[in-house]
Amino acid sequence: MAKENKFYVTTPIYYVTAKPHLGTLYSTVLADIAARWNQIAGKKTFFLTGTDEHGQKVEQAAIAAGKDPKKFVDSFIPAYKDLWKEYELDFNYFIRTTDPDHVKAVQKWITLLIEKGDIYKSKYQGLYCSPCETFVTEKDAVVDCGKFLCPDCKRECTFVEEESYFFRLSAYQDKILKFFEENPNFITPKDRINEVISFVKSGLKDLSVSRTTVKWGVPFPNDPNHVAYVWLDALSNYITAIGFGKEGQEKEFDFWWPADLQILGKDIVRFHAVYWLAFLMATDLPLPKKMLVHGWIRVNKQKMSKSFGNVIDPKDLLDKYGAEPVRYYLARKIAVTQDSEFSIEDLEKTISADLANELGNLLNRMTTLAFKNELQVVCAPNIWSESAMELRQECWDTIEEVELHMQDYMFHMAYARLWKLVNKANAYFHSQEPWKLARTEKEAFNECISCICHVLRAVAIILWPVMPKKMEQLLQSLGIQFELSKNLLQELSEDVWNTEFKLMKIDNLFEKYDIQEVAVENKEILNSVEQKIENYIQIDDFAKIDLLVGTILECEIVEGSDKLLKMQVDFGEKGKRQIFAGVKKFYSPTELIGKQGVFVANLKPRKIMGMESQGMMLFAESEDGKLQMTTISGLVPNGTKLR
Ligand code: ME8
Repeated sequence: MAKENKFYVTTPIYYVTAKPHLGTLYSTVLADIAARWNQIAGKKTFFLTGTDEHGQKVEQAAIAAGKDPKKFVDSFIPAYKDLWKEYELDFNYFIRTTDPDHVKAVQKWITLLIEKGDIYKSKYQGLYCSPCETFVTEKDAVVDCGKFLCPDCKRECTFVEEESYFFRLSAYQDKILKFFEENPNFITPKDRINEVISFVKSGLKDLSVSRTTVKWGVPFPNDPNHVAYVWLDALSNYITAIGFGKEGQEKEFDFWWPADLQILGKDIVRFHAVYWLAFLMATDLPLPKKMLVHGWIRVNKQKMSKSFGNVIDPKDLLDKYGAEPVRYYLARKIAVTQDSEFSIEDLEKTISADLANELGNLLNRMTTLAFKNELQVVCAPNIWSESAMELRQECWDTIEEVELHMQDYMFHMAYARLWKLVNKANAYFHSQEPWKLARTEKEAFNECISCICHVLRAVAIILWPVMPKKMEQLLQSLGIQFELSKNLLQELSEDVWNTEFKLMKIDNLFEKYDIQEVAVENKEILNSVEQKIENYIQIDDFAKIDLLVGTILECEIVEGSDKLLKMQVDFGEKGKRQIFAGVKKFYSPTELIGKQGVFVANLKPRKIMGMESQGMMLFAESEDGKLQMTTISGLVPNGTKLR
């Protein structure tokens, strides 16, 4: 197979001082999606992940746990491997830096660096941050009450004085700068490259690459009193995993290296974009093609981490929501290159709205209607009507645009674009009223069903990298067996919409959740109301809700939001309130000003984009997906309570 038809993707290897968390899951899910995306583009892929098991941080954690370091690290491995499998992370190799094969290969690599003359022995005297496993200069450290704190994690550094081998990093300063100049798109997002450039320009000092006061590591070749600095050991995993330094694996190594994509969080950019590149340059190895640096997942507005006590256990999410809906949420709702807030409410809303209501429901309604009307084999019409052709064009445009976003690894944008198609397909289905056509116009009915089948097939293939099993089921319900051997994306983009589908009924693909916290986006509120309708309430429960009539005095668009309108509402003697509604798509401010509507007035106030929303306006969703405001048929005084 030609080299351009391969795709090698890596994740950071995670420290095994604790179980995996949502942040490490996120990096690994992105890598899995990237690998699968390339598979549907007909490429041969290699997806590498694993664990970083040596170094002072792990040594200290093992001592604190009263365990031998190897037994300590071993104890975490099943948690990683099992969870990754449960999340359908289809890695080709899980490397552990304690693997004897890796250890030998690292020693070979260090020998090569020594032979090239880039390693020399000297003495290190300075600060070390063990949680970050990094040397800190006094100039960079934060001084607090006479203590030196790490500039990144703000924990106390220790003073280290020991004999050490050094890598001539300073010799690579100009070469690295030249490389960035020639490859300005090497790092996504671009602003990260500027940070790295200014770090390199500030002057690279030679890097200490061995420790004598740490025992838990790879012994230096011919000098076992020294163990390799953990980052030297860890970074090399990207090459040792695919055969570097292993006899008989040269061909395999040459085939896979360089990596096509290295995924990492923004905390470890310097290690990858400076040290790693310099090590590779020193050993005359080609440099990776791309680094994707993603932002933090934050919980309660802070980076999710053990020290803030806001860690989300991916196992809990798996048990409650299933792997694939969580994968979808991570891909769609976490903006790759930014920090993003994670919340259970948003997760539930996304699963309920996007997956259950919009995608699952479309499939259900279409198949139910087809079966009810004895349409099991759906042939494509010879000539498509205008509305179907519009949707077909939208489908083709979607494929093209999604591919462009995926080339840039902007997963969230790709899947947001795909959702526009899902929404349009829903709108088309409602507007065609196929339940009526089934009685009167069989051909038009058949066309509508066929049109939806074609769209759903495209959606399922594009979504396969995110939700492989669910999408294979979806395809099965259209009578299609998912096969990876071909370039499915090319086939999709060349598809002229002439497929015959053999429909099969399947169980609901997605569940809806009873959303606890009522949010401002009325569409979601309505979804949750819809779900609750079967659960009867007592009249006293109803009386608790203050449903008031109010007149909208002012209404304006909220800067920076694509959904929100901000209203000032008059409730007569009960005063005026500021209320937000997520209906910008459906109403312009002037359409609402002066209208009397119905509001929930005793809803706990919520902060929305830094401003308080003091109630909620009620809307109802029409067949075409539009939110229609609720009004009173005759004029009543503002502040009147509904009963
Ligand atoms: O740094 N949001 O390992 P590590 C998003 N062993 N991603 C997060 C995250 C969060 N809140 N928290 C962690 C190491 N991550 C080294 C790497 S590679 C040769 C050696 C992810 O266990 C993100 O990818 O601290 C980050 O870079 C990585 O976990 C750090 O994992």
